[in-house]
Amino acid sequence: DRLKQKSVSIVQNPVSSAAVNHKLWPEIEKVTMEQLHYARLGVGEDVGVWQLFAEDGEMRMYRREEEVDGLVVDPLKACHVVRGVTGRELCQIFFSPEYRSGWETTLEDMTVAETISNDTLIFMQTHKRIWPASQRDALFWSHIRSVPDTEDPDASDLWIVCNHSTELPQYPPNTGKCVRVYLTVCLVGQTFIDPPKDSKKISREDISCKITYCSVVNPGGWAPASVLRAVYKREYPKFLKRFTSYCIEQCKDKPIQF
Ligand code: 16C
Repeated sequence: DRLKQKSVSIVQNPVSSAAVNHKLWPEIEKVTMEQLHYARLGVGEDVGVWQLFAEDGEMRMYRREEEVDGLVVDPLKACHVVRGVTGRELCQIFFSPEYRSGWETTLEDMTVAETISNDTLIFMQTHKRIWPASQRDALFWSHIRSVPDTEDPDASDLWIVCNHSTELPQYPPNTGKCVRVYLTVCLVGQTFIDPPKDSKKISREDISCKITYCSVVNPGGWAPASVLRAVYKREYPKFLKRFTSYCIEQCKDKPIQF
């Protein structure tokens, strides 16, 4: 009986990623779980004080003014509710390279630098230049997974994508025209179904997804604080609105993926 129980618990908590043998795996596991925890803290429970800077319908965006070595690194936290899509669908679109140019408005170029596994990729991106600063690029691993909702075990699984800067000898920083930025970003989606799962067939009208997006970007080199904060204030709401409407559009005629 004890053996049986043990095997059940293994089945329920599989370390299913094929990335587990990669040298980055301990970091990917640690940062992803930390980001999930951080995203799930309400803006009231979190350390430090969050300042609301943008609001639109159910979207709320908060920031904290922070500087490291004279560079603006303001952490951002945003919450939103998106109707007609699941957390899995939102996270899959945020993660997958084939959709990126459809929603990422600051992008100039994107390459998959390394495929670690089907749920873990390394991206090399160059972003649009903001005058008068130098152009920026970013090299980061990106990992997608589902996790049981420990706060509500009856609810459907949470989905998370975590992006975090990394290094690769093939892509050294600050060698060409770009300055490398350093980022830690996560998107968490929690699906709600109404009416309860066991009744008639669930349609897109019955589902909504609560999302949390957290981001910290270190600009990596000089950029005027006033310009940076102005870009921030304009670009983050633009991104979240564009990304969520893009997801609704992509999913509307497809079967629901829970
Ligand atoms: O999370 C987002 N996107 C993911 C997939 O691309 C991924 C990438 C994050 C990139 C982080 C920003 C890189 C520098 C951007 C340069 C700004 C270009 C603005 C162009 C305006 C014409 O996680 C969504 C990311 C949404 C980004 C909003 C803008 C953030 C500005 C942060 C300032 C960075 C320093 C720039 C110094 C000049």
